Amino acid sequence: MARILITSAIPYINGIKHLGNLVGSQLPADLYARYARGRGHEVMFICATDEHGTPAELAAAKADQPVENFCAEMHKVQADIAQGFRLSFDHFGRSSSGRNRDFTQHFAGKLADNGFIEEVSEKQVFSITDNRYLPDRYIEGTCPNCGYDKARGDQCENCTKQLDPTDLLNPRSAISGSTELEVRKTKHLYLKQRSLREDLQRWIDSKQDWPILTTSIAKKWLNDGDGLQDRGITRDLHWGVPVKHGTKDWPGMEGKVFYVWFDAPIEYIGATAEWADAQGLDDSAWQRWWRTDMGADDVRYVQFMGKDNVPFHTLSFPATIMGSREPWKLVDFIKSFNYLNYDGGQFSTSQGRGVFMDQALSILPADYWRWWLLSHAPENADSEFTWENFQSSVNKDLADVLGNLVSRVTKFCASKFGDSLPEGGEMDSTDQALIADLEKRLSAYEAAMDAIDIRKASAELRAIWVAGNEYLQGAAPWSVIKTNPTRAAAIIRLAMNLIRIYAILSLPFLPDASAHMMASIKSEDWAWPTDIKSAVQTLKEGHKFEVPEILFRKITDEERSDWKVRFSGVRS
Ligand code: B3M
Ligand code: ZN
Repeated sequence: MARILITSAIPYINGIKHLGNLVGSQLPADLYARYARGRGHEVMFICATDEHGTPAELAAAKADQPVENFCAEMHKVQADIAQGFRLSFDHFGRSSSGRNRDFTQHFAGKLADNGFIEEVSEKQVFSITDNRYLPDRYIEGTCPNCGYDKARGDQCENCTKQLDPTDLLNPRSAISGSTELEVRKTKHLYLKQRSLREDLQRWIDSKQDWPILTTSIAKKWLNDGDGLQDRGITRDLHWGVPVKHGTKDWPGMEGKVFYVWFDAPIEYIGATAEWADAQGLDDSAWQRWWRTDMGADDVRYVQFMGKDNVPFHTLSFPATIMGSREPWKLVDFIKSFNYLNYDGGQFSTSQGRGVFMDQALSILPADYWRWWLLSHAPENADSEFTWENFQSSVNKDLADVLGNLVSRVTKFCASKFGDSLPEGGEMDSTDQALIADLEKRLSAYEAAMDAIDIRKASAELRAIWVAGNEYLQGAAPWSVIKTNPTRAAAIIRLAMNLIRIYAILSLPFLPDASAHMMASIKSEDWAWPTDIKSAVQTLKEGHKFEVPEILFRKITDEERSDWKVRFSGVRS
């Protein structure tokens, strides 16, 4: 048994996320957390809302609310939706917590003590029309690296380069569109990432097993062109972590806050401490996950995120940790994702295009979405959601394969043998062949899950369901019963045990359906079926069961075309 720390990129507070965001971080992280728990590992699964910065300020102003209230409300909204999708966080924290404030100020102080912070007097864009400094993402313009004309001041969405607002060509205010911009002088703190370049290089080079997407982005920004840049980590804003040197004031930095991208990843630690606080545990409870001098050496730390977040997690956050020269845990494996597109275009939060998490749950339960999203995760390339594909996946994989097996087996058993498993009969060579097949398929499934190869894992799981269906088709208890009722009893007992095995193996993908399957066979034994031969004999003769409600319904053509129209426009 190992200890596994799992974090999902923490969603911004300013709105509800779309399915593309979900499949790029929270959902695969949940899949892996559930799998790791299923295998008996000790898991700490952390997520939070990312609450600071201009987006939160502007969204609160738009909602006509103080930003603190706005964030508290939106946190609750996001927590409820996460629950709706059955995301099994051990803690869903808030980057505006006191814990995160303290850690953020602590790291800044240590970085300064170790010579990794520089005070820079710099020019910043002030919008006369908007009467405010325009931070990072609220300046739009042309990317100096690739020429994309809607690049933001913090990062170019097109080529993923991290930018500073003054890098942009032809800048304009993203709030008002005004080009009446003025550059004013103000003092800021810079994290001297360049001084940590060699440490970062060595560390990234040691990660031979990382997905290509992750390492290619990391290496690109470590080595390309002028290489790693020092980064401004403070801003002239009201809402954020006040700039302090540990617990002491920072002369010249009064009224400024840390940049949201400086404090957001630190919230992974913050939220773990919030978890300990919420459990009434002392500091050693979170430290054993995060401090290598407190036992975190044994922890395997896995992060999940969309590709646009990779530079912050492979360069900036590790630089913060390394530069502290304190024994904090660094990430061991970063699983990153390409983009999910929507029906011939892109999902877009700003344009309200696509299906958002709350809307998805309003038309179908979580498992339907979880299955489609995970089995089509944009791992090696961007992937696309279409309603046709969604309908066919749900109807074939979930209704025809898994749902149908459970329903046929339980109904047949109930009609021929009553409310408990029949006795008698022996395993024969058909059964042995199934066991051998399942053993092979189970190791393939485990290998894919261990490697966090999500599409492959979903295909292996589906193959395991199909093997059950084929077994049943071949063994044909409905005809065997006419001539050999004890053999039919043996077949159906084995098939009932398959339901339990499938519930356990499917839980990471389909938590609700798995719970229903387990309830219908009246078992609470969730032990991983390491030994298939004994797992197919776990439920014995006389064991009670119930025919479950239908597990998955089919999506009709009419629904499909209704939804396609309903979600074709723009969400207001
Ligand atoms: N909040 C990105 C997002 O919501 C950002 C991730 C932070 S991870 C520390 O898409
Ligand atoms: Zn670019």
